[in-house]
Amino acid sequence: CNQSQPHVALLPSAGMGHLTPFLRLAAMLASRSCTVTLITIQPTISEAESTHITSFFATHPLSTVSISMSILLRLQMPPPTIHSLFSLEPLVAPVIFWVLSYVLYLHLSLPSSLTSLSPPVLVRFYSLMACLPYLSLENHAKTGGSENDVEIPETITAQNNGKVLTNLPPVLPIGPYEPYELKQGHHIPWLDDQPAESVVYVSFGSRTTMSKDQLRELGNGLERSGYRFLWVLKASKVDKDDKEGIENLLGHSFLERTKNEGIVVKEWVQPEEILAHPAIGGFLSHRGWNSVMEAAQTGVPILAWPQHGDQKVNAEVVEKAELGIWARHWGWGGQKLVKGDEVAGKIIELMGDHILRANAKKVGQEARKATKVGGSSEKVLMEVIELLKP
Ligand code: BUP
Repeated sequence: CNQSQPHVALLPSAGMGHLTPFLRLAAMLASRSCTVTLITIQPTISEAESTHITSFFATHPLSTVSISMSILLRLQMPPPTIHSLFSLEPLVAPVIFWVLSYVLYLHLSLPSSLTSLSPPVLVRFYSLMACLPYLSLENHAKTGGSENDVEIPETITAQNNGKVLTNLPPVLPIGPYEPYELKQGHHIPWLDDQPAESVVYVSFGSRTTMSKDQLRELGNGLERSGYRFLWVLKASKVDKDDKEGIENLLGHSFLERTKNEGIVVKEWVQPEEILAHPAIGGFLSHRGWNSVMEAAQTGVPILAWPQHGDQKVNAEVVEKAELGIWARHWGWGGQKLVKGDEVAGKIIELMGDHILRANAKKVGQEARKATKVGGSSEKVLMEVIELLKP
């Protein structure tokens, strides 16, 4: 490796929701003259992770370190490289932290988003921590606490305007990430035959599943809405366990009735291909942060149905950015059965809202501008690379 280039080690937490942005970032850094080492934990939780890692390395010449879970921290890499990586003291704690989060995820099914939160959540938490020392106990006693209410700044810039700690590390926002070249995923020619902006894309990310009843109500809602749909169905948290067929899950008659209007797939799809397709007019989603960024980048309006973790905060960001609407009263974590007619109503609202569509397009233009040369994201990324240079 070239000694004048920064060497960046990336350690994604478990799950496609974490691997995807790390692979994108790895490709972006590698194409900007950085040496990148990707640390992966074996075995992966899902098949999707494993095929993406293999396929990524076939097209991107990065170095890799695999941490085998069977013998904790057995590393598969030439010893000098491992040594140089792990002699960097700050790396050890995150490695242990990540391995623990992986074990928790694998054995207790705790969301690994415990250790990997989306930027809106991190910025809010960071802002709160920065303000804490200035919340005086004296004030609390005088005012009964009201003067101590903290307005969490919405943006990173605003964070520097208030009374906050000055010696915190800088927050360097990069994004949306560029998609990377990967021939992985199901191609959907059906989309080419649909009219412009007529199709609702339905996907709840890589690890959100719903009860069979909820899936059927969702199907019912899509059908009643009268809009066309492309539904990426997941019936199990981990793809290796997702064995039940679409017909069993949704019923033969539903598939028969909707065969001209909709398509339901269980394969891994390429979101870039779908969201950027002119036939797509809206996105019904759980609001994982990657999905938010993909919709923002392509300017597709969102109907947010957050399910767990950081997704409510993400949904709020979507709403405030006028990129989408949020069905707030639909509950959380699948506790409430949302009926088909409610789903249909919100889809009609999403697809018929021309102001929202125009706003989403503006967000898309801004997002794409940010990643071009001279754009805000590209500038920060180059700053980060400069900072990391040895
Ligand atoms: Br399903 C599916 N193809 O078929 P999120 C998802 N994805 O590329 P999550 C595909 O996985 P966390 C498919 O486009 C997004 O980039 C999708 O990440 C992609 O949600 C990623 O949106 C999913 O952040 O992760 O999976 O719930 O809980 O970490 O947010």
